[in-house]
Amino acid sequence: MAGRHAQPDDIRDLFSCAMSEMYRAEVPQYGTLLELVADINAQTLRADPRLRARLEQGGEIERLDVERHGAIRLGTPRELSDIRRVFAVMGMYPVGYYDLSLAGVPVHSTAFRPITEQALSRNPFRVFTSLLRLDLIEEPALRAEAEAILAARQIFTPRVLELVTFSETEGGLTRLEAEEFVCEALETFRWHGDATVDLATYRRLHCAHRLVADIVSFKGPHINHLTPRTLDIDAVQAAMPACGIAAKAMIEGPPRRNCPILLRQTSFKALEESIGFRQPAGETASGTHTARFGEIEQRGVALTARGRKLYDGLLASARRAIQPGAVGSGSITYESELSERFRSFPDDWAELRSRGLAFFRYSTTAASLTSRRAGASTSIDELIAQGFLRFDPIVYEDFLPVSAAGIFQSNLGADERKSYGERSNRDQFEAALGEPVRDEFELYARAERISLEQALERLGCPQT
Ligand code: OOG
Ligand code: NI
Repeated sequence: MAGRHAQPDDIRDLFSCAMSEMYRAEVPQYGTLLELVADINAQTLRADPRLRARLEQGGEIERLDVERHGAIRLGTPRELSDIRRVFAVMGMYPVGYYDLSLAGVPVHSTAFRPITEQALSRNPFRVFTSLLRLDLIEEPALRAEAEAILAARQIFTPRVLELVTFSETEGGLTRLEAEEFVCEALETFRWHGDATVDLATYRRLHCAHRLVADIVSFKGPHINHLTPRTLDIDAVQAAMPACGIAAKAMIEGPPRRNCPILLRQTSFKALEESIGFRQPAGETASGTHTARFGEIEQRGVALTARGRKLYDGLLASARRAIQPGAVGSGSITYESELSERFRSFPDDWAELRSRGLAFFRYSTTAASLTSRRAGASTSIDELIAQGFLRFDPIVYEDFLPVSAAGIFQSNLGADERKSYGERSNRDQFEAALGEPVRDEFELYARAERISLEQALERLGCPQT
């Protein structure tokens, strides 16, 4: 009974607000960052009426202030399949497969996010979710030890799992249950200042990889960052030092452009946390751990497979020419190299569309209501030229593996670069997840196709 149930979109909205509140209380710098981003977004919109109009057209103004993503790292296949069920209650589904092992990070990942246009415009909250690859821990004894520690923990409250099962069998939760669900789900993402291991074990795990220690030593997969969306990442980056925030030197992703594509991101180290380690004799030893950080992102248009191929090629060529250091060594030359290489990537909406490089949302114009309609045989290009049809960029809702690797690495400190070679294992990931991940390109293509069909229908010239 749909009427009795809370909408998954509303539950996600409640959850993302609760998560933001919790993180703001735990990491004060996150609050500072939110204020800075809100200020710069407001300034940017005031200074650029065309940008404002474009965002209004796409329904993006309303979602801008609530828009953010988070990230967690899980330890076992069971945790991954359970988190999938938890996110499904909130209308969030796994999209895309990211193999980070190629970049020396022993995890593979997906992004849980809403997938329909309507759900995305309500609240696009996403969680980049990684699963530890124990098979990449070389030493068998340590691998077995990590596995045993992980097998003994339960990252969910019994009640949240009960509510998930209830939602699955009843087809939803009532408003009251939804509120309880949000409180219970939040517990999984909370920070724990006490490790579940002793200091010596922590150090051994840390030696294998810092990320292994971060995943294995704690009671749960603490949310490690929450990222607001800015409309001008260069401006926020420049303003950060004055707010006491030291950003990483280099912005990940494409260079600055007139027509933003995909995703640009930058992060900063937030906290060195003090941790209590449970020692074998029962006493507590204190130490530290760096896990949580801050990040901002600027989102641009989603690229088609052809556009993405061009992007990947140009990025790879720039990185071959100049290796950007994880802590920013050589970043200025890298940035100019990148801009130079991307000159061959069209920077004009019409050209991006006509060359099939990006996805657009079509709609009818005001003129189409008053003027004589075009005939049924009129092509889309003609309808655009005649001013009946308009097209606006569809925003990229996903992540970028090379950028994600850069974000991981900048927060691991130093230029920690291990290489695990080409040992991608998507099948293993999907088996753990319990279902295949969705294809991001299909989702964008579908959104574009639906918008076009609706617009043509309105113009009275449906095409086959
Ligand atoms: C996730 C890093 C990746 C992004 O925005 O690409 C990421 C992590 O450190 O767990 O958040
Ligand atoms: Ni992130």
